[in-house]
Amino acid sequence: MAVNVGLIGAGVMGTDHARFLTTSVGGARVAAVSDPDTGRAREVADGSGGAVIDDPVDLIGDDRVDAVVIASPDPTHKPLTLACLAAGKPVLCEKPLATSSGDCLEIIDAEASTGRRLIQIGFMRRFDPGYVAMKTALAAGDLGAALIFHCVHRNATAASYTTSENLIANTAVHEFDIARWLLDDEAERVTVVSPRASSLGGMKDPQIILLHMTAGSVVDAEIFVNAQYGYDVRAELVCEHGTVSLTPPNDIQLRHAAREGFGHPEDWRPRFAAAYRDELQAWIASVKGGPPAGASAWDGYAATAIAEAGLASLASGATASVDLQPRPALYHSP
Ligand code: ISE
Repeated sequence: MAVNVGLIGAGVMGTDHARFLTTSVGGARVAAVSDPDTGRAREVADGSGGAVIDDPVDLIGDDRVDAVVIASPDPTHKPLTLACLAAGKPVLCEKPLATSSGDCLEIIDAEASTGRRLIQIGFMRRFDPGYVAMKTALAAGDLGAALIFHCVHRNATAASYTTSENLIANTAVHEFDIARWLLDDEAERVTVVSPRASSLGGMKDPQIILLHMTAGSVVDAEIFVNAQYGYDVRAELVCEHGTVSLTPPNDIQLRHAAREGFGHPEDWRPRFAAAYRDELQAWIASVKGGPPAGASAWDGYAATAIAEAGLASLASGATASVDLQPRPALYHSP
């Protein structure tokens, strides 16, 4: 039996998730779509034969919906996730889980009181073949201890909603999650360094974010949301006996007009297409009774707590500490 997915948000990410669920994820169908723009909800729903339900809370409670994908704006994530928990329905919520660590903790309490993991967060990089191979290389042990994790995250142009602050809370949050996951460690301190700002975009861009991890490694992340030339995500992990890096994830290298090179996509969707597909497939498997997959609500909380410390550092110019609450038993296993 296919899982009937209710999709909230028919924007860039919602449309992409619907496409994967309809074309390349097995065992699922988009049964209903909700978006304040009814026209675009209808367009996405028509692609899969689903219904349009105007109110997202009605969609969550609807009997035709078994599980929910939340791809609406960040401030809606908390109330909609709580509504999914109240209805006892599994939910894949796009990052961030909520806009403050206090709100994340409220969600964690609500999930813990159901006694089961119903929430997966859309930190899709955990499913990217490159990052998975990096983690496998580190776990093999030959590289020794991780010392430095260099990250670069560049967008061609910033989304209209991007500010100096949500460059940390919405964009760098991917680096926060992937660093915790790769290093199997937590961040204890965050320092944001703002170089001279690009004249494009009117915000503090780029930023360099340093995370001091509890086991002693340091993560440096360059976040540049108006890099102009394309979407580019890089990473190199420096260890005691060698390094492991992502290689450019392109199929071809072109030589033309006295130049040689490879292209960059305009945004993250082509770069992380395999990751988005595999993330959804793993979620559907967990909805069908398999073990929880991907990032948990706890991971969502930890990433938002790092972002909050980053915002404090951005405002003060000083290093800020990350004070995580004790991890509830529900989140002790992966
Ligand atoms: C967007 O929301 C994403 O999740 C992308 O992966 C990221 O590169 C972009 O900066 C965010 O705005």
